[in-house]
Formats: sequence, C-alpha cells, structure tokens
Amino acid sequence: MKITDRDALIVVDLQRDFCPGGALAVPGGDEIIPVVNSLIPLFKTVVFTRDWHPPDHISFSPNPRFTDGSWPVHCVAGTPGAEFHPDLKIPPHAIIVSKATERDREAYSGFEGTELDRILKERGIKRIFVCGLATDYCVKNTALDGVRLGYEVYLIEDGVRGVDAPPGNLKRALEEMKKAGVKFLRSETLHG
Ligand code: VGL
Ligand code: ZN
Repeated sequence: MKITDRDALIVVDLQRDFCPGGALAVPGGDEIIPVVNSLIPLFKTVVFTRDWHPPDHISFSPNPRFTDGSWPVHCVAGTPGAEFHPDLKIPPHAIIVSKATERDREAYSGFEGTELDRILKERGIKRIFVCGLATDYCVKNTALDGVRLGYEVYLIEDGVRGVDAPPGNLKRALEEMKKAGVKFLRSETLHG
C-alpha cells in the first residue's frame, strides 16, 4: 500500500513506563521500536501521543490490579517514566499530543480531550495508521475513536503490543476493533 500526504502515522504511548523495566510494562513493548522507526520516514504527518498524568491521577492505585481503573503510578508528567523511549527516532516535525492530563478523568484515546482530530482534519488526513502501546487500552480506544470520527483506520499488527489484563482482554480488543471496521495490516506492506 502506498502512503500519501493524506495519511497519518499515530504512535500511541511508546513511553518508558510502558516498556520492560517501566512501571506498567507491556510484555515485549520495546520490540515494536524498530518497526515504528522504519515507518516514520514514510509519513509527512507523524503523531506521538503520550500518557501524561498528574501525580494523583484517578487511575492510580496503591494496590494495583493492573486493570482498568487500578494501575500503578505511571507516566507522571515530566518524570523519566513519561519520556518517550530513547530509541525512538522522533523527527523534528513530529506532533506531540498529551492526554489523560486531568486528575479526575481517565482518557485512553489520543482523541479524548485533545486537539488531535482538529489537527488531522486541518491537514486533510483521511487515513490513520495506528501503532504503539497498549493494544487493549490506548491503541484500541484511539483506533475506535478514529473510526467514529470518520477516518479510515489501519492497525499495524506488528507495531503493537498488549497488556492482556485481565487475561483475554487482548483477544477481545482485536475482535472489537475488527467489528468496528478497523483494518489490520503488517508494516512491510507499506511503502512510500
Ligand atoms: C495505558 C493503561 C493506563 C495505555 C495508559 O497507554 O494503553 N494503559 N494508562
Ligand atoms: Zn495511564
């Protein structure tokens, strides 16, 4: 598939805390970095979303169950855990979108409470190619919102990893996306 000026790459939450060694490590989260780095040069519009929480965010629990509403402290704005993974090749023209910045609101989708839709529409973007972490939380919600907002949404299968919490959640998330009309493809099928 040929990438054009009307396409955007959306890299979801590829931050230290979601990679092995981080506070909310997604299994194999760092394995997608070479895939993402190989895709970046194909796109004129590249968005990096980041989970950017206040220190007392509502989703943080002292006894985290590692599931929705009960996460360990992670991605606190301005801390090392919230930094993008250092191996990511973030280009100078990248658009950074911070989300879940309000204490009493969870926001898994990169579109929720952000300017992302406006930014993409302003640029005439019709198709979005989603990769990043975690498949069953922020990637899923970003992809589903993308469909609702009228974009043609592609999930880059080898460019995502899931937390699968609770077990079975990852499989359900993939089915949910498929049902909603998200198309799945592998990174090697894309070219400039
Ligand atoms: C995420 C759990 C909590 C994600 C963010 O980026 O998928 N997951 N906050
Ligand atoms: Zn979070």
